[in-house]
Amino acid sequence: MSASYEVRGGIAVITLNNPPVNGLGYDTRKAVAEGLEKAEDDAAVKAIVITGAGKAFSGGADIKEFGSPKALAEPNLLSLIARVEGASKPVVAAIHTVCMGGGLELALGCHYRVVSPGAQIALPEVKLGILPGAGGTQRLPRAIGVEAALNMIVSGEPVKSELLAQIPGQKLFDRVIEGDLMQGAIAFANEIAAARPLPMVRDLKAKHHDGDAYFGFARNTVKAMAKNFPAPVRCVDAVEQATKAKFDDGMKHEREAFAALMITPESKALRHAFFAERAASKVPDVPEDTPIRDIRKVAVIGAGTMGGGISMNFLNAGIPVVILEMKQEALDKGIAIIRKNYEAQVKKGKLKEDKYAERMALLSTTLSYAELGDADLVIEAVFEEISVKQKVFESLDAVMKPGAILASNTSTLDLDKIAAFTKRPQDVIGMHFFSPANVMKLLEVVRGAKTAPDVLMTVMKLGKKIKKTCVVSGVCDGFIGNRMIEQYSRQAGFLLEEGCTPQQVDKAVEKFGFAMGPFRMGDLAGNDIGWAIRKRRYVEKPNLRYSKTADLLCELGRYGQKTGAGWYDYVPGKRDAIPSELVNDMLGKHRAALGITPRKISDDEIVHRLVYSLVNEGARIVEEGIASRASDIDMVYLTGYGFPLWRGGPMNYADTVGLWNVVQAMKKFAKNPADDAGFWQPAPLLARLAAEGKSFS
Ligand code: T1G
Repeated sequence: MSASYEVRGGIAVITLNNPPVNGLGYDTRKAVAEGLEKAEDDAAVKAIVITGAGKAFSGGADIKEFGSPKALAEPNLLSLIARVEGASKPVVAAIHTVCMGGGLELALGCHYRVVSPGAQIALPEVKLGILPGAGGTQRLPRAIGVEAALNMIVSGEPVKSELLAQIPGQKLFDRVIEGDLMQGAIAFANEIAAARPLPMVRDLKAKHHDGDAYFGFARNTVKAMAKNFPAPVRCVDAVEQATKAKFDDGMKHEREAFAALMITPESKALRHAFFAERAASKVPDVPEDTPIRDIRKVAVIGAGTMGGGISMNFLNAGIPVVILEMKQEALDKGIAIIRKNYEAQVKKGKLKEDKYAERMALLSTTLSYAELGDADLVIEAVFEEISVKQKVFESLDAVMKPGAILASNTSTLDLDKIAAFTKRPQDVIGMHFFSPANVMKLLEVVRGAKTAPDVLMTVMKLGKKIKKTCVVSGVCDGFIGNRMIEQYSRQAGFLLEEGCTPQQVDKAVEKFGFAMGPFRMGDLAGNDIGWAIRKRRYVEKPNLRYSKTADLLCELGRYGQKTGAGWYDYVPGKRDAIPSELVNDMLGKHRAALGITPRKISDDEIVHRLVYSLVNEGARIVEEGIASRASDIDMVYLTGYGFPLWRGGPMNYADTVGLWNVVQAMKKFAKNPADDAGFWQPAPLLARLAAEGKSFS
């Protein structure tokens, strides 16, 4: 049953019951309609209360139903809301915890609304690339005023119920009920049971004293902010209709906009990312309810950029941290960086002084491993050298209490080797943060061959607590993200040899939507990092060809911004990337040495070689079981590598293009003698899906 019905002293109570958040799926909608029917036919019933069981009034339309016939099966959400609004007896929404999207639209169709304080009220549809499609854009402005409504609809952000109840003249909430909501709602229903006419939000007026100027300004602002997303501007148009058109005409406008946005690639990408983020938290062979270890104190080894950033994540979540370094000045320097980061946030008004002080009070330091014994989790963020890791993990193994979790922040070393330095490999795991560690959302959780399931689940849940998007990776060179970026970087190097300039590649990729192209990224992160990895690779995989261009650049000491020059030239103190004559000369000479005649390469070829290299390597990573699912690959690239959100990630983008087309393009790349034909053999998973006309999702 996805909505229950009972009568309490003449008041019918319909309770939505579709866990986990009472999504308004078909069965729930049907059960509410049946409940209304029963209540109207029962002479003993004077009024009706609708509420939600569990941890939500309702999280909105059941997005799991999107795209399926059920989503539109009658009574669809619009019909149900019209049915509620047209009921012959008063209908009171009793709202608590979460009331979002279609859930709020259902409540707006009721005649009255009572609410608990602290409830999250939102119309988040814009975050899914659509707009409220069941009257939200027409009723909310009538209930709380145009500007408050437009802010909520365009941002999609939740607002606390008690704040909305304070808006002068608002008609959203008739009463804020402290204490027992149902008791208060039933009392309220008895009070208004005989009141007529039944108030309807649709009969209110939505007006703005200077509408044309306001909406013109709003439209321009929104257009500038959301340049790649069509939905926000449509939200502005729809709310403007609420002030200009008759209610039913406004509803028609909203419905047309909703239908148009639902089929946009941007909305499909955002809905894909919504589910991908939630799917990533599921580990196929570890039950969701696996008991987890209590993490009350965290130790961090290393107070460098990574160690400091990692520490901040836990301080921000109210978890005490002790940082260990070898020398006092390293500690002092590390703490100073943490302070500087917080003070910058305080200056920007993003962090209150008292919160800053609270977080610093949770931080302690030590020079001695012996003082780490009471930590429940230790994360090492020391130099990326296996001998250094060995010393650290042998020391940790000697001092950490039984049951403590030992995590490595390594980005390229073999976690199983690291675990073997200890007598407790089952307690060892990888927590690969991305720099800056206190900012980047991605956390690759590296599962060793011996990592215990409860250790994995503990870190996954802890990752969510520190607001990271956790993606589980198996052990391989580069895990998920770096293993793929390796192929992306190889392609970037080949493109330079074949005739591209660094700025041409960067521009093409940034036009596609990446935050930063490969060469600007290299100059930012430091070209010497890739250089060190390639040197190791030349020994380990001698037959894996790389373009020498990046090595030639590093041999000139051009590591990037940190040395004042890299692929680009820089003016001291500025970050603008200036195309470099010297680099372009070096490339010309290098091509000549290789006997390559430079050719004009289209932006399309640049983008497709770079993006499809991610897709092909990503497909291999999925079929090897390093990643559990293709959407995990998308989450890694959306949250860790600046892949454009409105394209949904590399695998989703490949689905949008069509895997058959991707494979055709790869066949063409394989024919290019200057490229790497071996790499462009489609991964078996990709070839199979393409041949069967299927997609990754
Ligand atoms: N439909 C179906 N399932 C949903 C859902 C929804 N609306 N919202 C969440 N879930 C699932 C989610 O996939 C996960 O499932 C579980 O609930 C817990 O989610 C016409 C058409 C409500 C604030 O966009 O913001 O209404 O992975 O981990 O942190 O205008 O979920 O466990 O199987 O996020 O406590 C508009 C989106 C829909 C709300 C709860 N509504 N959801 O947060 O739990 S479009 C939304 C959220 C619409 C109308 C249009 C959050 C939450 P599983 P969770 P949480």
